[in-house]
Amino acid sequence: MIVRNLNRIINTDKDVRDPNGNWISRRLITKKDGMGFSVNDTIIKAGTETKIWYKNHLEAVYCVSGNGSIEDMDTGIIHDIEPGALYALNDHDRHVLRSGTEDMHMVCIFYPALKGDEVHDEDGSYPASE
Ligand code: 9YT
Repeated sequence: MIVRNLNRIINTDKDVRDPNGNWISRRLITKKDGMGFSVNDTIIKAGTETKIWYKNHLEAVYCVSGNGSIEDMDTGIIHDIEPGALYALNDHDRHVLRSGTEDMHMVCIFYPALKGDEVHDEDGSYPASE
């Protein structure tokens, strides 16, 4: 059994900051844990816009607090995100994540698992897991 607490991840190498300052992602479960998926506790900073395209991963995202929206870049459809909302990028969907007036607190599940140190490349992707 694995038991973790966010408090023990903050300020370690699993506490990853977006180079553009849009998000902070604390990697609670990573590839090394052998689960096949990973779990992040993620803060999206208020008033930010991030273009994302996870070519190499599927991701499910659950909003715990805050407000914002997600735009599907293929259809132009925009969905409001509020506490209790979950979106699943089941088709490697290109999207824009926009936060509103408050930071958004999200729980992000990635398949396959992240190693734990990834930041977005120029397309908004993480590299494929080895
Ligand atoms: C919700 C989202 O995709 N935010 C970008 C950060 C990423 N999900 C992460 O690694 O936690």
